[in-house]
Amino acid sequence: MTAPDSLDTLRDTLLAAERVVLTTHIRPDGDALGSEIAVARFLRALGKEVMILNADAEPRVLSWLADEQPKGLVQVYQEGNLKQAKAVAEADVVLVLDTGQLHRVGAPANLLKGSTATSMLLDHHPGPEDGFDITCVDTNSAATGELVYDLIAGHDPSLVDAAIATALYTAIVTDTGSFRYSATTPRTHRIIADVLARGGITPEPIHIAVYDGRSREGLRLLARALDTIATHYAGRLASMHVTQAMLRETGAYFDETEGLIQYALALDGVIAAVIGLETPSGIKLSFRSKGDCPINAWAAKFGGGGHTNASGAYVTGKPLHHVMKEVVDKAPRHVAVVPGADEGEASEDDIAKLAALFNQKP
Ligand SMILES: [Mn+2]
Repeated sequence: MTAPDSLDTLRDTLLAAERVVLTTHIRPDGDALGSEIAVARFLRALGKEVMILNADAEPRVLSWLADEQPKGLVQVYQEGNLKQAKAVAEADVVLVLDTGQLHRVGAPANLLKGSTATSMLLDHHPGPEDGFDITCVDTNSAATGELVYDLIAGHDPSLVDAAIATALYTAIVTDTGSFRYSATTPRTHRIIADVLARGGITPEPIHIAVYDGRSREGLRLLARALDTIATHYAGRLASMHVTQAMLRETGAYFDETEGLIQYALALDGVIAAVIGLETPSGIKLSFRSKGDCPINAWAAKFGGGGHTNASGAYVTGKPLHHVMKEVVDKAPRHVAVVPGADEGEASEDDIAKLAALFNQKP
């Protein structure tokens, strides 16, 4: 892998550009969308032409954030849309945020591949692809939003207005699990303090918008999903799942599965949790852990990856119960086996729950 470029190099290139296209990963989350919007508003304030072009629309819990933006700033890629193709063709810079893997950009990546623009990456995930002209990755940042703050504040902190502050707060609060994940640092809180002060905003409306907008269908799904929680390895690992039938029967949207895994992780004694979400084309896996319990290598066994405490993977061609059994069987040793403990210590209760889980028809 080539040496990473500095944020200064990335900023100088952005400042020299006149037309910029921003993009991020499929199914953009709060950090992805918030980071894009903050960069876009910053560049617009400097008189540049900016378009955000994403493979997918934002999840419904973030529609308020997209709706607050000037018309046309946030666009969902459409095959054959000339305006979008023109924006990419004429762009001086294409900046990818919050993912270092071009295949995770989705459909817009095809436009980018044919573009002569300088391609840049600003991200906090490990292991970016080699293909970017400028790669700025800091895995010590809890969110891409922290890097975007440095990008903007390093040029002119007075440009952090209410709109940019709202976008950055959303990016950072969502990626840190409301400032609780282990990646959260004093720097995270200093950035948030400055963002609140400069933007003249308060946290509560953002928390309400992001976390207190659940539907009855979503709560019904939560109840069903809680019932699937099983523990393994003497209660150190919790697994849960959501089937297509559960979505159908509760009427919940797929994006209402977001955050369900936290309930499995919230169980006393659990150090790692995994959720399997059945989609029409495969099984989406999310892995989470508490403290010093890396789970990204575990996710990598299933073709995924991510951070030490939060990773994901996507498995195709196998039914849900099959995938879940494999995931539990391949749990890392620090989850499956406690040093010095008897390896065969799964309780009767664990075995019964495991059996119930695996006998369930997907
Ligand atoms: Mn992120």
